[in-house]
Amino acid sequence: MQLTLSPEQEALRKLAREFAEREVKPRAEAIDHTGEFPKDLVQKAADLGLLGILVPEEYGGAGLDHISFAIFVEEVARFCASTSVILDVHASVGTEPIVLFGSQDQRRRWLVDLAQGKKLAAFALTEPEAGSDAANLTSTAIRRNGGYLLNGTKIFISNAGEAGLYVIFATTRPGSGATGITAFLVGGDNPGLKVGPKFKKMGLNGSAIAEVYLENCVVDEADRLGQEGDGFRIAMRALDSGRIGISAQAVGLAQGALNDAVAYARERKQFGRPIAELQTIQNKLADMAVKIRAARWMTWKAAALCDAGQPFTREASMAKLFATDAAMDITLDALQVFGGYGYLEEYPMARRVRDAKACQIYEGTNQIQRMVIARELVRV
Ligand code: COS
Repeated sequence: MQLTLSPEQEALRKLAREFAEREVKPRAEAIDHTGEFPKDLVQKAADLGLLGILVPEEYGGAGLDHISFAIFVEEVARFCASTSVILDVHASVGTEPIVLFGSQDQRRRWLVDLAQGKKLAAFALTEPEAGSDAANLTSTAIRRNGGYLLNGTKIFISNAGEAGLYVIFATTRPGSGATGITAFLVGGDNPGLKVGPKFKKMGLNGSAIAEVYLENCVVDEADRLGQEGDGFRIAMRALDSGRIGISAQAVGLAQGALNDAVAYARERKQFGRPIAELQTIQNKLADMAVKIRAARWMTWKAAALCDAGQPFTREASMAKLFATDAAMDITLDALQVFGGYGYLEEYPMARRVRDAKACQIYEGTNQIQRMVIARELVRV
C-alpha cells in the first residue's frame, strides 16, 4: 500500500473538498434543524460525477477506486454526516452489488441511471426481528408466474422513499438461513413496495430512514441479482465495502470536529490567553489528531486491499470499529473544548455527537465488528 495519494486521488480530493466547502457546509445546520432531505446536494454531487464514483466508466461512472470513495465520503462528512450517509449508501451498498454481481443486462438497465443521479439507491437487508442476525431474515420470495412474489417488512432503510432502486434481500427457502437468501433489484415505483413514514432520530436528521413494506411485490426473474441462495454472500460483500464508507464518514466527522476545536481554542481566551496554550486542551487536541490519523489509515488500508482484490473483511471491520469509536470520543472531546458553547445547537458540535452515534450502530454494530474480527483470529 502506498502511503501517498496518486494524482487521480489528489484530484478527486480537491473536487470533493470544493463540493463539500462550497455546497455542503452552508447547508448543514439547516438540514439538521429542518430534517430536509438534501435532494439538491445529491443532484450537485451527481453533476460532478460523484454518485457513480465506484461505477465503471462504460456505465457512465467515474470508475474510481475505494480510497477515492473514502476520501469523497470523508470530505462531505466533515460538514454534514446526513449528506455523506445518503451519498455513501447510494454509492456503496446500493450500487456496488450491481457492479459486482449484476448481469450485463442489469448493469445496463440500472448503473447508468444510478451513476448520473437519475435514481438513488437503497439497501434493504435489516428486518424488525433480524438486525445483527441478518441470516435469520423472514421476508419471502416465492416463485410465481416465471418471477417472484416478495412479502415482508424491512426496517432502518436509508434513502427509503427517496430511492429509485432497492436492493432487497428475501428468502427463497424459508427456514434455511443464509443459504436461502436471494437478492433482488426492485424499482422504487414497484406498486408492491411501500415506504413508511421517516423515523424521527437522534441525529442524521437529513437522511431519510424508514420501514419498507413488501406487499405481494411482483419481481421479474430478470431482476434477481445472482442466483437463488447467493443473497447472503452478496449482502456481506456489499457491507464489507459499505463499512469502508462508514469508517470514512467517522473520519470526516472527527476531522471536522478537530478543525473546529483547534480554531475555537486559538480564538477563545481565558486566564488572559488563548485556551490553545493550555496543556489540558493541547493534550485533547493531540489525542484527537492521532486517533484520526490512525482511523484514516486503517480505512485506506481496507480500501487498498479491496481495490487489490484481496480479502478485506477483517480490515473493513477493524477500520469501522476503530474509526467510529474514535469519532464518538473525538466529537465529545471537541464539544468539551467549546465548553458551554459546545452544548448549544447553534454550534455544530452537538450535531456531530448525535451523528457520530449512528456510526457505531449501522452497517453492523461495533459488537458485530468485534465478532467478525475475532472469528478470523480464532478460526481453526
Ligand atoms: N463476504 C462473503 N461471504 C461471507 C462474508 C463476507 N464478508 N461473511 C460471511 N460470508 C458467507 C460465509 O462464508 C458463509 O458461507 P459458507 O457457509 O458458504 O461458507 C455464509 O456467508 C454465512 O456466514 P456466517 O456463517 O458467518 O453467517 P452468520 O449468520 O454467523 O453471521 C455476521 C455473520 C454476524 C457477520 C453477519 O450476520 C453480519 O454481518 N451481521 C450484521 C448485519 C449488518 O451489518 N446489518 C446492517 C445492515 S445495513 S444498516
